[in-house]
Amino acid sequence: ETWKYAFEEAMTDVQGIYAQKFKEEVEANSDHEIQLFPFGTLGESADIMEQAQAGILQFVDQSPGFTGALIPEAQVFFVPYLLPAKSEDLGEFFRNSKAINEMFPELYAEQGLELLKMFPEGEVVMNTKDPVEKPEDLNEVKFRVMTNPLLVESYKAFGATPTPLPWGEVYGGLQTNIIQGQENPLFWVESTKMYEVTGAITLTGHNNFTTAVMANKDFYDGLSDEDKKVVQDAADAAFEHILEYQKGLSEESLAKIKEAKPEMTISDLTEEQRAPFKEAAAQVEAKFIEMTGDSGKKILDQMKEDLKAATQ
Ligand code: 6CS
Repeated sequence: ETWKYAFEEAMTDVQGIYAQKFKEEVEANSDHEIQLFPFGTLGESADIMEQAQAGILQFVDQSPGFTGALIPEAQVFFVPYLLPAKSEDLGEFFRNSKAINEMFPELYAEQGLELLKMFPEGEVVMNTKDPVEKPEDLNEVKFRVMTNPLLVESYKAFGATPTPLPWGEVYGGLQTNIIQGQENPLFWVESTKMYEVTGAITLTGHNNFTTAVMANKDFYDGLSDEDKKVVQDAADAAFEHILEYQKGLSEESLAKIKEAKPEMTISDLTEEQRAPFKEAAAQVEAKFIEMTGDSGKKILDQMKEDLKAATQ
């Protein structure tokens, strides 16, 4: 049988490397084949999610940044400064978190999705036309965010005018000055050539990009126990592979950006400069609870407990 797997990035980006490892493992351990569909082949993130829910696709990688309308609790990944900055801690957290591995799968299941894995893709940076060192620098900035209500709240709290857009409109939006900023990990700023249409990169340390891989639930439930194990093992192997792959990736990507565009302003904010952005986090967290109620609060509390355990 051939299974279809779509994701939001190119084959050589983080989601693509994960997908290729997953495919390799499934094909090595079963008679099934996996056909991969990178960004641009089946539409935007919202389109591939619809196709996965409809069972046209068996697997999909959709980041919580686009899942907020479907699963409001998935917006927890946009509470600023919640996730740890150190990659070892992040790995530990995603590997062992009860919120990630037990609570989120139940919420995805309600939407007809079997959550297989969540994993980090790298520290998110602000990538703007003009340098940003303080919230006031964002005052006149229409800042593109993924289509996620809590991310809108974050950038309001940071002082910008948030503009939710699907990925396909970002390069053109920057080029034509409809937007003046966006946020993403450095590998993505480099691979999608965002540096061509922006002038500054700011390291604020406010987040790490999280993504999620899932299967259509009816499809998954219909698999034999043996095939389910093949899928789970492949997801686990790809997880370890992608953490390894990301070691040094941000630094390499930044070096490539500097080489391609030496005049790019790179600001790694000091603790003092980060303080006003950190202060904004409390109001975003309060918004998250307001939007998601008891269910969101339970997830957030569990995540905080899991984070404590992972960073000890
Ligand atoms: O910002 C976005 O929309 C995109 N960012 C990444 C790192 N992956 C896919 C997503 O569409």
